Amino acid sequence: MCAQDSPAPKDRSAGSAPLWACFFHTEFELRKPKTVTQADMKVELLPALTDNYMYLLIDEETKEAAIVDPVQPQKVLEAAQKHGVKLTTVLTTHHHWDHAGGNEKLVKMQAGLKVYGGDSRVGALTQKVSHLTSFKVGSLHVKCLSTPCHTSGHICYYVTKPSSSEPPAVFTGDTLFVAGCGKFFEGTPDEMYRALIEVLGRLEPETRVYCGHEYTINNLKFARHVEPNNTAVHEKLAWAKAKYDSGEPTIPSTIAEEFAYNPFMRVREKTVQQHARETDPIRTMGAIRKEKDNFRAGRDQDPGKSRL
Ligand SMILES: N[C@@H](CCC(=O)N[C@@H](CS)C(=O)NCC(=O)O)C(=O)O
Ligand SMILES: [Zn+2]
Ligand SMILES: [Zn+2]
Repeated sequence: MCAQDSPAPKDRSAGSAPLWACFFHTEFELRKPKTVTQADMKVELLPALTDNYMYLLIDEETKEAAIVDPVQPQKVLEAAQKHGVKLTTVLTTHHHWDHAGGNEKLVKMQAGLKVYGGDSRVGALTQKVSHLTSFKVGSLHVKCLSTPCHTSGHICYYVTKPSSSEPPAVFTGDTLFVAGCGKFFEGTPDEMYRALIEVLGRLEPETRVYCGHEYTINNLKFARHVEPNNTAVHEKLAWAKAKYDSGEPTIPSTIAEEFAYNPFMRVREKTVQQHARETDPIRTMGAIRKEKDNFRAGRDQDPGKSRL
């Protein structure tokens, strides 16, 4: 879902589901929304398209809200209304249509929105940001983290509530997925190494990771192929299959968890390097990304337990 030249998708969230939706695994039938509530900030996960996520980020103190990657604007406005919040801000991770393709329509539907992004290819952009640009959404602090590689202007958004004891959140778009990372469309292995290990990897271990897609099961099947003896991978895969079977998101994870099972965060580990037949973490990053580009996961042989 990243073809840069693909047309902006129609906003299919309005109205009832078409017939075909009954036969496929889509957001209409099986992908449930979920709200993660902390005392100070609330994150509503909004499934979009086939496997994307939009995130409504709510400041509980002021009832101001931001939306991350609003590809289906109607759905976003309905969620904001349901929560009784004022949507003021759009946080765009990168310019691909499955993330930024709803921006133009959303700003037409709701005037006055500030649209943040790190790339002039982002639709309806009003605030061009770069590494460590900071701003507020209500009382929440947002810090932009530049993570070029999937695209050259990719931004992750790190959100904290000052003087709160609760964990921060980071919205990672197509840079870091649960147990995986984005394809290197506009960057190099050393850029992804910097993004995953030196930028995101240095956030507090308990930081919650909200990524752009529900790719967890396929990613963990690749992780199992890379590290067959990693028990954290096997445990997370069993958990993710159970979640998927009940239509629930596998998001969020944490930075600490990612270091336990994500092969792209584990390129300094001997096991991952040996699999890649490399001894250098950046060369390992390049090798396993290339392998993942051609990896076909296939179904597991436990049909009684899961369809996956
Ligand atoms: N393999 C993807 C195909 C879609 C794709 O290329 N997705 C982009 C993001 S829009 C990506 O970077 N995927 C990472 C990956 O396939 O490991 C899938 O599981 O559906
Ligand atoms: Zn994407
Ligand atoms: Zn993308």
